[in-house]
Amino acid sequence: MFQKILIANRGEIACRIIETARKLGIATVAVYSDADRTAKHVAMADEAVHIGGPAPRDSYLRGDAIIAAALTTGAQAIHPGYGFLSENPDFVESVETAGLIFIGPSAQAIRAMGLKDAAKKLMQAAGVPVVPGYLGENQAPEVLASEAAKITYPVLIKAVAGGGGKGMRKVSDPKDFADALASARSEAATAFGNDAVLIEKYVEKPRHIEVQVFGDGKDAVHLFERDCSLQRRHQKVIEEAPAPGMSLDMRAAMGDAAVKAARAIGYKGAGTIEFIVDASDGLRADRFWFMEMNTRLQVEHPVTEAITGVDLVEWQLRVASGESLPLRQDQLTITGHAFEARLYAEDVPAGFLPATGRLDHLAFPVGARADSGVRAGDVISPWYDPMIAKIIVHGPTRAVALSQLSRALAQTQVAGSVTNLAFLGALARHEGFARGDVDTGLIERDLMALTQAPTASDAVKALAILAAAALPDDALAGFSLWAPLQRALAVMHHDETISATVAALGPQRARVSLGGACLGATRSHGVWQIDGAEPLPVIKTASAIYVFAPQGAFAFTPVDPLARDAAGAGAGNATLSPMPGLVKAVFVTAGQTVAAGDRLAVLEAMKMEHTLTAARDGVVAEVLAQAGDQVEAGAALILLAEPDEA
Ligand code: MV4
Repeated sequence: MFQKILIANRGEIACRIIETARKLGIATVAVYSDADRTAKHVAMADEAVHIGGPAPRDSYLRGDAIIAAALTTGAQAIHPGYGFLSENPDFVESVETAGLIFIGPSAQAIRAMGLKDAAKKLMQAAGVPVVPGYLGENQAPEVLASEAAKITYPVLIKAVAGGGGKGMRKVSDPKDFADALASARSEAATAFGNDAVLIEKYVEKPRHIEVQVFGDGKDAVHLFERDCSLQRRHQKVIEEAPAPGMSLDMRAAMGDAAVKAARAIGYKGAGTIEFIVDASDGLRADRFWFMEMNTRLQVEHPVTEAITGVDLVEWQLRVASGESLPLRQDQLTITGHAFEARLYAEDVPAGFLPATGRLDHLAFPVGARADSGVRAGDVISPWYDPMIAKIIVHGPTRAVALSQLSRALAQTQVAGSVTNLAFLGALARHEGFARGDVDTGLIERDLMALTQAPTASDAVKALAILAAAALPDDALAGFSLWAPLQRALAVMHHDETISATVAALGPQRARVSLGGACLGATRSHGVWQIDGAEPLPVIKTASAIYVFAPQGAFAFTPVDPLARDAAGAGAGNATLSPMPGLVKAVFVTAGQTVAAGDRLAVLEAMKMEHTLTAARDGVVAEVLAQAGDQVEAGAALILLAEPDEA
């Protein structure tokens, strides 16, 4: 086994690999860009080497810098993770030329699967079912059109160098063929620098079912299937294993086909054979076809780990260091059912726009696996994939695992960025999904219902108001300090100002009036409950209040109570502390001239800092508090001179 490896990646997958390396007693070297100096993967690794600027081509795609880092630190092997250099055969060759081991397949195996037409021909020869179609060299439009007619419509035009749906066109009517071909070609030329296409019979109601394979260069096994049909614009959203509705004979047929595919190229390491399945008539053992092979560890590998009990990264390290396959096919079994949901920083109602931000608060559910490359306080930067975490659950049955997923998502808390958490939750509760009625069109068909921004209920608003009010929690002192008993407060939610009054009925009881509604609140152990309902987690950061409801996280901005109170004091001379707190700083001295809005002092209450501002122009007559003072609600902190004295 290796003593030290370098991980040529970042984020959750780098962290994932470091964890298994540590378990096996292997030292780790991280590499990082300028944007990742303080990233979690850097903190987790034993050593870290800076390799360049934040743009991937200036760092994580710099094979030379990464190989140099491995040689300098004495790493014996390089794990590429997924993405970046993981499927770059030239990089594999450079790694080997430098006398290092690439933890993954050979350059030759990667090249064999790199182009769709060549891969399809190879698979066909190996006895793997492929979608009927045309794979010929002759790319003349009239030849392609006549081949399409032979296949029978509808057909799909695909770029041979394609991926992610680029350069792909469905054609249902022969009269549209020429135009579709021209546009597929030009897209392929732009995206891949290769305008060659192949033509396939279009598969109706497609499901994406892939088989995990593992080879040691001599033999190969499969670790069953994953269903990744829940996609949006070719981005996987929720994956599961095993595939719902899979029969034993179809599983055996797909597993055999996948192992044949891996053996045909003498495959070494973890790989995935992606099949397209015609689900228009349920799953049938003669209705799956090879699509492509991914010659790397995939994002969704944890669902396979959950149902098989195999640590796939451990297998990668063992096989790369020269061991043969750790288990035979007959030693591999499926236990239960697993789901993985991909939690992203993205604005779903705005059309799934990637988002950025500092994660002020991050909490993952207990009882679920959360693979994440970020911690609370970390930033989702615009440079990389905005994935925050993968939430993985494993239960005895699909129904149990799905309700675990729903609960786990409801218990995941992210503050500081918008996320797709509500969308994932809506999917986990989707009836068709619960029935196992998954196909690649499910999300688009129900997009409206799935992406509706949840609206904040009065109870959620009341919790935000109570967090902003920060009623003293001290049973002995608190109540008497609360003056006045009734107080007006406001918080912002998106562009809406929510104004409310809070009446303190006792240290642990309050009434919140907002928009005509009147809600009763009781508190125990610092947690408010509205009208006896299940309490919801509330997080208060320096600039926002987050209420985590089952249907989503709601962010509110407090309207600074001191600024309001100071403004409300109008022509009054005293700036009062409207709540008990700690004076953090005083910025003025007696005799100083101030203008309306100038900062006078900072008060800390409930871990929030409030800036106290001058209500009007004037001259400071007296400073009654200094930094470090604990002050009560209503205490005068700064006095301005009478206007006519100035
Ligand atoms: C297809 C297909 C229907 N018929 N091939 C999309 C990306 C690439 N991996 C393969 N893709 C498809 N190939 C034939 N002959 C439909 C798709 C397809 C799809 C496949 C898997 C998951 C999601 C998809 C979404 C749209 C189209």
